[in-house]
Amino acid sequence: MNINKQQLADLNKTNLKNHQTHFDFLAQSLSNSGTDVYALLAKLAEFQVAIPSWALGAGGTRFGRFSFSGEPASLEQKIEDIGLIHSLTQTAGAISLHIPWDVPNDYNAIKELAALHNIKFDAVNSNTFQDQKNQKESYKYGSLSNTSAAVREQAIAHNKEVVEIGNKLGSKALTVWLADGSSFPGQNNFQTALTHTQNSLISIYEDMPADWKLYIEYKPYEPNFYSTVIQDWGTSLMLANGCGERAYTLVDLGHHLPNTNIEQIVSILMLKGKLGGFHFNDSKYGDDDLTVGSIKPYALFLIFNELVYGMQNNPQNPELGWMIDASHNVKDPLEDLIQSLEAIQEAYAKALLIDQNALRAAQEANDVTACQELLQNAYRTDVRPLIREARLRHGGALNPIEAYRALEVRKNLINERGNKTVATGL
Ligand code: RM4
Ligand code: MN
Ligand code: MN
Repeated sequence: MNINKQQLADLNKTNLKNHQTHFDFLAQSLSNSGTDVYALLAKLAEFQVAIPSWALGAGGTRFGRFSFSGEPASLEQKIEDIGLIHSLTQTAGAISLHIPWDVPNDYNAIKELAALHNIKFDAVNSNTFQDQKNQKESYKYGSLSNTSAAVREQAIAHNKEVVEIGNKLGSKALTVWLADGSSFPGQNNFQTALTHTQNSLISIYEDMPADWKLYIEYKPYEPNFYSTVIQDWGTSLMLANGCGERAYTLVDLGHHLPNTNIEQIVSILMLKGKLGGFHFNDSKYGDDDLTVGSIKPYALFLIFNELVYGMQNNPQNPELGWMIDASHNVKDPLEDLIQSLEAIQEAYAKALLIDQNALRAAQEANDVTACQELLQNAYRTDVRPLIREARLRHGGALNPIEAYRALEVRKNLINERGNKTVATGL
């Protein structure tokens, strides 16, 4: 299924008048306080977030997985799904491939298909947290950190192959997330495990093309329950520094212990020029997979405040690789992703509204009340008319979820693909 601009223009007509009223009001009041509304709209339109190839089908937990009808059964169909989200939101202009779940058969055809939908190939992800069929060595006790040199070599070779695959598609970064760790005290020698990991990463890093970046992701626990080799940003940064200039830390919002001050982590990494990738999701307890903004939208806004500050003030930090990293257990994956994109745009727009100069002055004067007022005034602004206007100007839907339902996208996908397809992934 494809959605064309005319279909969306027709659907938008119903909401257009109302939208115009809201947008005019907001644009006027923002201009009155000195905001360049058109620069803001351009920034919102530029902001593109990658969709991971594994997130287009139903996700599951270790207790069960409830399939979603019409799931994409091939990489081609996954790209088509992202194309649908991108037509509606104009924000999902990239795909992040997980290997070996999504190895292209025909590279040129895949590249053409992606180009047709205006989709770029973002970072590629390796997978050494599962054993694959016919694999010689097992990752049961870790991969890049394994006590066995043969296992480490196999995991290194896999990462190098992922880079080769990504390189053929135009990707420029490799994301490494390791499940390595231990479930019981005494199981691992922490120092040996970290040393092996560093050496393995160096070997992967040194083999990458000169214009590639390495993103090193961290996670405090799960699937291992006692220790994880790359448990936090400090460990990730240490490993990145051990590899070299083009190795960076990747922050995944769901990979923190409760109440961690993620905005501070983001800020310090950008100061050091070492924040490379970013995975969006939300969580309440120990999960790392809920719809962005569904639980803690204010925390997301505070994180965006630091991201925006860093993007404006830290030329030493590279452009970030943005990706949604959530799993869709009960909602239609496409609707869920659309909701996440909306939440991301909203937090970004609100952060862009913060008067940075006034905030600096209030901070310098230790005017704590004013600092809070400045942040919360921005946060309390309803920026949705801005996001809608940015979408409208690029041929997207004023209300993507409404359009998705009006166009009966899921029903069409089921008609095309059937009820029983299962997407690769977790
Ligand atoms: C991990 C991590 C990785 C993601 C896998 C599927 O928890 O967040 O980024 O690719 O899950
Ligand atoms: Mn992640
Ligand atoms: Mn995760």
